[in-house]
Amino acid sequence: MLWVNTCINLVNTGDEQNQREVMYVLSQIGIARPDVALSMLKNMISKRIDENSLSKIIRVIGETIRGPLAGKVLPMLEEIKQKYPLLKEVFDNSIIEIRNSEKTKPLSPNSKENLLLNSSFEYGLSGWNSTGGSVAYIPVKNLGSGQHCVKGIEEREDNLGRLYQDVTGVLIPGRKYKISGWIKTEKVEAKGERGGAVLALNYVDQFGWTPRDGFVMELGWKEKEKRMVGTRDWTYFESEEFTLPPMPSDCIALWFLLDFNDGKGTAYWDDLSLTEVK
Ligand SMILES: [Ca+2]
Repeated sequence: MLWVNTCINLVNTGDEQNQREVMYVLSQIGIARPDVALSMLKNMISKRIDENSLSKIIRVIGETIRGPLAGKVLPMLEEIKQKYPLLKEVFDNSIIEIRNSEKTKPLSPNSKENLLLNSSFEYGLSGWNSTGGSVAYIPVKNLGSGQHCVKGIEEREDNLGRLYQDVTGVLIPGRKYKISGWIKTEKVEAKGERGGAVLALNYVDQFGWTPRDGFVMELGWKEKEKRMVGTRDWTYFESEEFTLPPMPSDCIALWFLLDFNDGKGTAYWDDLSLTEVK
């Protein structure tokens, strides 16, 4: 079980991003095998004696462990808490956070069979990549659904600036799909009559740009009444069912992506979904 040791080492670096990644992996394992994930988690914590590190990891557990593993983790936290009276508050906060997350309703009822990983940013940016340049994407706490959403800040209209998940091979041309999600904007400016903060499923070329024939489905940039420019509160977008076309010859990948299409400013996204319509 080499990778279990790798996980333990990552947790022990004390780096919060590492700890979040490990907890994300555990939560994913916990969907199919909550008992296995729980014993791994116990294993990690039992190797820890330093109270300072323990309090850190307990806090990360409170912020990240969700899904089927959450119900199993609560009794474990209650039990370990007894051994560390000085850390009672840290344990209690995490227990409350996990309990509350189980009660939180998502903004949209679209969580089943979502083909995206970490679609609500509860595990930071795990599963997501950025094309970079003048854009920054950061997880933001206490906004959107659950505990986190993602914030994008784009300084230039002509920057590619995408946050994406590569779903090449996950989706099959000829089958029907739907995308949806929530967007909120702050002072987004777009060059033309179209453009703005969008969510999309597009084919991309080797540089991450979408050529004219690569557009599959893009939301938030053209419907006049719902175009995400200026400052707008959380707005829900849901596409029609559409059939995925084959990949054009000038493209190399299929991305689910967030973008400032021909625009700049600040925007937030949360509760995204990509589902197959059967
Ligand atoms: Ca969220």
